[in-house]
Amino acid sequence: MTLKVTRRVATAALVAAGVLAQTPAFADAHQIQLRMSMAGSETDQRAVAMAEVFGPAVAEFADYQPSYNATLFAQGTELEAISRGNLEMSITSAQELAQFFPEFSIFTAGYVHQDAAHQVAVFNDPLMDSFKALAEEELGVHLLSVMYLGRRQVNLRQTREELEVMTPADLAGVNLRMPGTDAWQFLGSALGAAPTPMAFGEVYTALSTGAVDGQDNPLPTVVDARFYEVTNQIVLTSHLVDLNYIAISAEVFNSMTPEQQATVQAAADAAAEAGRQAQLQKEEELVAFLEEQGLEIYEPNVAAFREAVQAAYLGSEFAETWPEGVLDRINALGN
Ligand code: KDO
Repeated sequence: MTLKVTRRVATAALVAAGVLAQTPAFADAHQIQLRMSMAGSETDQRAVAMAEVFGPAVAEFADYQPSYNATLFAQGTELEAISRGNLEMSITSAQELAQFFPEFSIFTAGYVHQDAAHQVAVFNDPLMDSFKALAEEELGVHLLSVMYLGRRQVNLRQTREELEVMTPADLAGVNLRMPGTDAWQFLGSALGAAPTPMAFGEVYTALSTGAVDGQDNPLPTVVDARFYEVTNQIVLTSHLVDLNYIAISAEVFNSMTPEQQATVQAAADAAAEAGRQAQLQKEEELVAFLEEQGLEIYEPNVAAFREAVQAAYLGSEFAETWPEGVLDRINALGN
């Protein structure tokens, strides 16, 4: 106690004398705190890119503090936490934004985004301006950049011998875990399955006990979360080229100097690009790894899935919320 008081008094005296002002320890206290909460693990490629590229790039003025596995905030509660000023950053999804703004569901629809490059083109196109403005003005969330999660595939406990999935009809009655928002549940039903909402952190146990028949995620996530240990097949439906947004509190971002804002923007873009390349490479490589683990990996009738999923969305209440002409503009940005 005595030591602490003595130190504090000494520090105050040095600061008053202008001696400590230039030291890193003193500068730290004035850093902008950027707590980031995500449901993924620290070995997830988006997390790695943020830690290795984003954090160091902003370190001069901001302290990037990531937390993983939904330990700081439960999956799906991060946007509200940012909005209330309890969190500065998150790697969020269009599905989570659609909870607040239904029009974001256009980015959650199956077979709309074609690949990673298409996601970037869409995010940077003026068609995104009204969506970004909504998040900023109504929720206090500034969307910095788009991250690539990968092509979501259907991953089941059953062996291919027990259940071969070629068309949506083959998924009838299959209890498929989907993340817990309406947009995700709708995608599960559009695929022909019986969707069950569940947080990401509970999926491994649910698969191992048989509480669910399967889950959907890109191959890098299947490996990162070790779902391959408790499943037997992967059906390459590629039903959603999935994305995330690097989100930051608008209040915090707007309080930065223009130079700091430019650095944060460039850091987010660089991290998104690094994560994208790493994730794309993993998607390529991991088929062999998963087959070595004994999983059967095969292509179903993708045209049948695409047709069923697109028809389900176009006839849905979600499509009624999509701003006029935006789907055509998204399609025009693809191949
Ligand atoms: C998931 O819960 O299946 C999901 O893939 C949804 C994504 O939007 C993303 O949040 C992701 O989980 C987590 O980051 C864990 O990888």
